Amino acid sequence: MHIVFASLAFPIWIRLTHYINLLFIGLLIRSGLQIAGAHPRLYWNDGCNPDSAWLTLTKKKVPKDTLYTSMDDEIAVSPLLALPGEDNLGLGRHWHFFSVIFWILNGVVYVVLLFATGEWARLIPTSWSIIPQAWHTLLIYLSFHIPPASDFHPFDPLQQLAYAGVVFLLAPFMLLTGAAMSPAIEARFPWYVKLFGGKQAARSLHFLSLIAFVLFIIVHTALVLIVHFQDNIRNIVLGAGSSNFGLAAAIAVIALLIVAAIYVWTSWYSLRHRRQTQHALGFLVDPLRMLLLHKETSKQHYELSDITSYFWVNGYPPATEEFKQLAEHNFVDWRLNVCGLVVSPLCLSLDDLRSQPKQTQITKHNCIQGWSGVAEWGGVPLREILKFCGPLPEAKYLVFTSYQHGKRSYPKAEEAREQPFYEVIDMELAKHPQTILAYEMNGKPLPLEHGAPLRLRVETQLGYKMVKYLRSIELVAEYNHIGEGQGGFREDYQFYGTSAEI
Ligand SMILES: Nc1nc2c(c(=O)[nH]1)N[C@H]1C(S)=C(S)[C@@H](COP(=O)(O)O)O[C@H]1N2
Ligand SMILES: [Mo]
Repeated sequence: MHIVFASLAFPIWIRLTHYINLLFIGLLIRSGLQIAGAHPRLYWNDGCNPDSAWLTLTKKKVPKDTLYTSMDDEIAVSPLLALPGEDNLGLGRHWHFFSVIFWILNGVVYVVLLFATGEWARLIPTSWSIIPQAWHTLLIYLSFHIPPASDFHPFDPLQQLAYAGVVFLLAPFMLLTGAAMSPAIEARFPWYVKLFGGKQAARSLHFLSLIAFVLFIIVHTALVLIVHFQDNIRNIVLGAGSSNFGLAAAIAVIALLIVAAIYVWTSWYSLRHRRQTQHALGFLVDPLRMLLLHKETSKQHYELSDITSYFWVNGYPPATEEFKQLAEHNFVDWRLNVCGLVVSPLCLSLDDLRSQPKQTQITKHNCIQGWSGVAEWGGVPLREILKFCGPLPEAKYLVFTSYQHGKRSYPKAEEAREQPFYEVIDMELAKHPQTILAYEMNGKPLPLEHGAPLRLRVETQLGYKMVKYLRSIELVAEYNHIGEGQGGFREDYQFYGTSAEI
């Protein structure tokens, strides 16, 4: 059946949502490239052994004989490509999550109106005959000919199939694979990640979808410019094929210049005002993330056979004399101080911790940069420690401070060289069932590079929250007086988000 429309003109809402979509797709692609640069390797397995990558987007080689961290592996991306550009994973992510909110809202408005107005019938094929028709159209294009104007209703069959595929398959697939990379979703619904073949498969598919989107945009734009160009511009801008081409072209050029100016401005502003950008974008993203994901608890119970033989390291062991001494004596003199807003401050040795009820869990670690790894962690549930110290009612946050200093974690932050690495979590996360202080990894004492003698595990969060080389836990009512006041070392100097569910 062929539905005949009174007019082939595009209504104003289609033209507007198309324009808004263009703006946000660009922001998403640019910030996505920024994120990809943070771990420029793609895998089909969650162990992320660099030798097993199916695509490597960096010339850097991972040395086999010296310690090399995933931050050493990060590549800076030109601001011409990435948003904001250079070495700004934290801000790239803020832009990505900010933009996706508007992209989804715009998409929902578009799809609702599509069905409310009957416009869907021009986009969604209603007969299988579309496939041979589209094939026929493809052959016409491949022979460098252009189908007659009568083939367009307003789309030719190949175009209709491609558009329907992008709107109803590719775009939702982007969102589904994106969600499958969130550590909170992976922790709460491990089956969901399995649907895609694991975290790294989801990440690879997300990346391939990006490539598909970019190819679509190139071909789509090229054909709009080549095939019945004047009609297209009139249709896209003014909605009607009979209207004034000069006016339509002028509006199109101005509209595209506005988008280009926004792309330039977002990079320029973000690179110059990094703290403001972190706060302004976080203002919208943080509450949503907290609302949707913060309360989810980890339900991970991977098998021993899921443990990955490779596990990247992020952050070098502390280089201070004090720590070297502790390590040399097998940490017998090491103590964990639990202090701040507590009834009884604690000073715990490793033996004290080992005499507590032990919990082991096999979980997937997700670094913000993109790699993952599965390991078994053994240690004391944090809620046991909280029972002992007795938090005062005003205690809202826990500050985990490390023996390690900034230069060992993030050599680029000159101003943070002497700053101890620390991260803040709230009481809610502290009481999650899989939040533990781990002294074992895969059945052995925690190796030096992975945080000996004790590290935090908060299994719904990204890796940067899980402080290694623990020195103390302080319970506080507020954290804005600590460091730069953003809730952690990575938040202070790398502009990461204050909570890390995505
Ligand atoms: N003290 C300290 N803890 C730290 C870091 C660090 O640099 N210093 N890096 C964090 C980050 S970004 C990640 S992904 C994990 C990495 O843990 P791993 O080195 O055991 O793989 O540790 C986190 N804890
Ligand atoms: Mo990380």
